[in-house]
Amino acid sequence: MKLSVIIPVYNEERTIAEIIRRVKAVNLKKEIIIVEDGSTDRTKDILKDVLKQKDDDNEIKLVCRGRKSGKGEAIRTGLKEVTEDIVIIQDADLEYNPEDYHRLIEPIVKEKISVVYGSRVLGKNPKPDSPSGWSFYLGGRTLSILTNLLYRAKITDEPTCYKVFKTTLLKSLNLKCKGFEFCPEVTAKIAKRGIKIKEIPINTTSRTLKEGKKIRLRDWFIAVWVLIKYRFKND
Ligand SMILES: Nc1nc2c(ncn2[C@@H]2O[C@H](COP(=O)(O)OP(=O)(O)OP(=O)(O)O)[C@@H](O)[C@H]2O)c(=O)[nH]1
Ligand SMILES: [Mg+2]
Repeated sequence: MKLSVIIPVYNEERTIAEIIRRVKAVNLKKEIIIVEDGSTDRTKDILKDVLKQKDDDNEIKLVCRGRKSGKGEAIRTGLKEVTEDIVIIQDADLEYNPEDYHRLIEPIVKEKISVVYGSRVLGKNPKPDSPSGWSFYLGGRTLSILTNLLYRAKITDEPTCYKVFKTTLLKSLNLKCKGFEFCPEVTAKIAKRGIKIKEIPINTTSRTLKEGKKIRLRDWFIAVWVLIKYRFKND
């Protein structure tokens, strides 16, 4: 079975080549869809070089959109290019480990599961070691609690990047997101349909704002609002 990997990327010159190398190195046939948004650093040049490399196991598609429009819009653009049965979201930093793909897709391939999330809470991750690290950690925990209260979803890590879907399901959600509210929108719509989200433990290496992290406090408020909105709104 082949996997589609969507990589939204904006200004990630420090990590983009390495994450693509790590994604390619996973022993699975893959379609890799990179959606770049008018980066102002060297990201685009690096991507053009990556595309020149020959590779029999990975088909790479690059979409350059010219202007920054948000992670959510980038994923929706990438989704239009997806042709395989299973799709995973991969950030262009080095926080998540593509070696987890095998474990993450297994429930979809072998069980009757349509959605798998990689949970940092269930993994063996050290507790944060800085105030901003704690704020991201607590931000994630509170969003997970709110998801469970509103939707009875029973998940531990709602905002994880590692979300894997049957492509038909993700395409059916009629997503509207522009930015980081991709996560709460998909979680809300899936949970509202009563679809089980299976979690698999993952280990990550978190990066700081200084190292290029782009999510901000306002995105937490937007996520809270989106979770509440879709609880009461149809679609
Ligand atoms: N194409 C595109 N990618 C973006 C945009 N904003 C962020 N990204 C990418 O989205 C990914 C996630 O951004 P991060 O800054 O790592 O955010 P995070 O805190 O890890 O957030 P999560 O998405 O919750 O994992 C990275 O690959 C970014 O380059 C955007 O406007 N356009
Ligand atoms: Mg990240």
